[in-house]
Amino acid sequence: MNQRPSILIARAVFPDVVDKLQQHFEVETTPAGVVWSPAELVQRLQGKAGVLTTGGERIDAALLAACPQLKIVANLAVGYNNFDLPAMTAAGVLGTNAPDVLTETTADFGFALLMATARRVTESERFLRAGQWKEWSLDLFAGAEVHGSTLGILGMGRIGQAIARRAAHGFGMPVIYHNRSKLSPEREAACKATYVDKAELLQRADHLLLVLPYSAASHHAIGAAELAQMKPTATLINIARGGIVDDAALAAALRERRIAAAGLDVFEGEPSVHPDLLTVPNVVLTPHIASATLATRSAMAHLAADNLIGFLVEGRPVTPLNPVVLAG
Ligand code: 8YV
Repeated sequence: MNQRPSILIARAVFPDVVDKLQQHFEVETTPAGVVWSPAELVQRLQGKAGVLTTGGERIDAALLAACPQLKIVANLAVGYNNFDLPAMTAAGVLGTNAPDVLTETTADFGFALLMATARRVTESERFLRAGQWKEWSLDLFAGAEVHGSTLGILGMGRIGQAIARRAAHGFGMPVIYHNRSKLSPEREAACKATYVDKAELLQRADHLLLVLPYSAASHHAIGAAELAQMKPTATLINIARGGIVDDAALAAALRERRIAAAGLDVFEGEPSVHPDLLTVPNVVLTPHIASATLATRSAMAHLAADNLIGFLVEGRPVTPLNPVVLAG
């Protein structure tokens, strides 16, 4: 009998996903709460043909050179900015991600964060819990209108479009967007969204939602200069990736009320959060939970597992990122 391939699950996942993988592989799991250092990750990858990663593990040329038996890295995330994909392709290592299964859930959260930020939900809750609510007044925590206001979306992939549909059809919001490429007229009609250039997006949006992938090109796509173009009444929501926003510049803009408020689910250098963001009141902060419902996280984990099984057992991964490797 052929020896079964060995794989590593680099971050704790649900038991049924481990069971599924154990039917095909020798599986090394990572205890809950443990995050391997890059050196430990390399050590644990020795002799492994595959690894399930969660987006926090950097897969680059140095790691690939140190792990010559590695054939596939299956990311439990739609974003894969932790992959140096050209280096993986050069090393003949397949990368897979976990798209689609999280689209609607993540769009729900984008809207939740927009609502919480515009309507000052967490700021007012902190006030109440601190026993500061002594009397009702007309302008107590008066926020920004959501329905009917203009929603700007930077990055118009699957999640951006799902947010646009919610905004246009559910909340009667005019939706403007900017993206590397303009959507087809059919897709624009489905989410009632209008393409504008980035400057117009910044200037017209009452609420600006970021849903673009992180890359060198999108690093600090929103910095001091971009914040200065936004309305002083505007809100900014980031559910994309840390590093797309210059967090220090944002904290300064929030403190000086150059924009009204922000809602952030992702941070530069997370899980660390820029200390200035922790002291400004007009920001809603959540710990990278946009896709976090049990059903969706389970579907993402199963898709990552199915990619490992599909590739290492059947030669057919479900969602390959560099399928050129399959031809090799
Ligand atoms: C993941 C995400 O849960 O899919 C992504 O790109 O940011 C989240 O949905 C997170 O990256 C952990 O893998």
